[in-house]
Amino acid sequence: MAERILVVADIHGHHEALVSLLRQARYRPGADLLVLLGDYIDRGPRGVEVVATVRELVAAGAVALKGNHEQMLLDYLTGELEENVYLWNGGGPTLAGYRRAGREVLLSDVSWMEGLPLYYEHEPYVFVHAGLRPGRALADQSPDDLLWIREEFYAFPTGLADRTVIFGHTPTVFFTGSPEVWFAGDKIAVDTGAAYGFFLTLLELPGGRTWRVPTGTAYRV
Ligand SMILES: [Mn+2]
Repeated sequence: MAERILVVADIHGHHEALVSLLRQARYRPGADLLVLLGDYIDRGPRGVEVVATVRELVAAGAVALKGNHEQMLLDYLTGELEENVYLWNGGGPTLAGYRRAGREVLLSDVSWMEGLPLYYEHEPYVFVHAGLRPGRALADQSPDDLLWIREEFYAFPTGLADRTVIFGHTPTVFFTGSPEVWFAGDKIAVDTGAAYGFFLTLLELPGGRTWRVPTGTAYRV
């Protein structure tokens, strides 16, 4: 039986939507490969619960990448990122969630986030939060590009032969006008704007089937 790969990007605190999608797609740990592309926290309401669920999923075999929002929380806690910048980027609900959950949960989650990989290879796919700098080998990519790059990646050919790059970070509605998964030959964009009141989407590979849950307008930037 062909292996199914299931991908979810940019959950941003939408815990119920994540749980619903895994149920709808009948995710089977051990049989299916689940890859989560980062940005579990911030903007949306229940990031701490999303992290708890993602940690359980990883313990059962899923792959979870680091997103720029996990990096921002880490940088905020070490003082490298100013509080107002983190709050401007949607950190408020996450900090409130960790105040409720307590310091022990925060320290445990932060230590887990520090160890998250920035990309994951599973031929013919490369999974990454934001994208890659075109024309540069995977091993030579900078952490900042893997976590933050936007147009310089998605508007150009990747230069990686025989690979399809699966990425999140930039909601497709912002560059295609439509909150759908964007299939573009050498790359597939999976962030369908859950953080902006559009949808959280689960993508199945290699077939390209999708399931989605609307996230409403509860928290807009
Ligand atoms: Mn991001």
